[in-house]
Amino acid sequence: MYKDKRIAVVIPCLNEEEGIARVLSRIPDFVDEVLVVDNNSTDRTGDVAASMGARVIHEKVRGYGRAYKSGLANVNADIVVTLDGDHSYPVDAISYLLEIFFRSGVKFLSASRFPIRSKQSMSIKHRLGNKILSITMSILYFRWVADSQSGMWVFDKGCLDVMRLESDGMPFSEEIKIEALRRKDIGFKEVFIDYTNRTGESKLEPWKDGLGNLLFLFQKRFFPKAIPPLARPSPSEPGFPLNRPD
Ligand SMILES: Nc1nc2c(ncn2[C@@H]2O[C@H](COP(=O)(O)OP(=O)(O)OP(=O)(O)O)[C@@H](O)[C@H]2O)c(=O)[nH]1
Ligand SMILES: [Mg+2]
Repeated sequence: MYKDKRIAVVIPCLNEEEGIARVLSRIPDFVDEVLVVDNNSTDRTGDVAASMGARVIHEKVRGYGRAYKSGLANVNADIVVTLDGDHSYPVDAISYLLEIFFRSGVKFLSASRFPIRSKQSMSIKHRLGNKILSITMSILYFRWVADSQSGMWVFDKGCLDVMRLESDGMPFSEEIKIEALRRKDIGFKEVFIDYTNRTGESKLEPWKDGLGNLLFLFQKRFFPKAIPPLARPSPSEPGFPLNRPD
């Protein structure tokens, strides 16, 4: 518990057996539940996470957004904190982010990696791609966003009752921010954090994911799909995380 709120940490993982051990070893004591979503890893990610006390959710269908949807559907907490399983985001900053979150008055806080301090933690190509995506998102959605691709967020679980999250892939990261910043009842703020070299191999496919994320920004802006909020799935929708038997 932190300030009388139940805190959950959700971590999507695809082959992160080394990184997840480092992340889990640093989770603060006030965190009530840690959900590691094992996205059909071929290494020992799930076993490592379970042996370190995390609740492991198995999501067989690969995809960053898909993994998050499965994890978020299983959260039993007031506040959700997210990060990657590669130990690139600062686990030690969780209490700092929660403190800012509670004082900020917004229901969605995103941790921005820019201006990046440790230059080797992100290649020039990734930095450039991120800039293009963040500027495009800022223009399309009339709101300055420094790091549209950050994977570390703190948000009120109630946000999931209203957010309409379409993407099952990498665009999920920008999409959840769009859903937050467009809704006055949620509110969006960014705060700087330090980012470091990831442990293990990158799962990002820079050109495919970069282009996919760019196209998604336009598709969502001009041709949004009518889908139910994550926390209230339509019973008729097969395959939706909440409707699937375990
Ligand atoms: N790309 C990708 N990541 C997944 C998937 N499922 C789970 N993940 C996890 O989502 C997180 C983000 O993926 P990363 O490969 O770290 O992508 P990134 O942080 O944009 O890029 P890096 O700079 O390489 O860390 C990691 O913890 C992955 O293990 C998937 O299908 N695709
Ligand atoms: Mg990463």
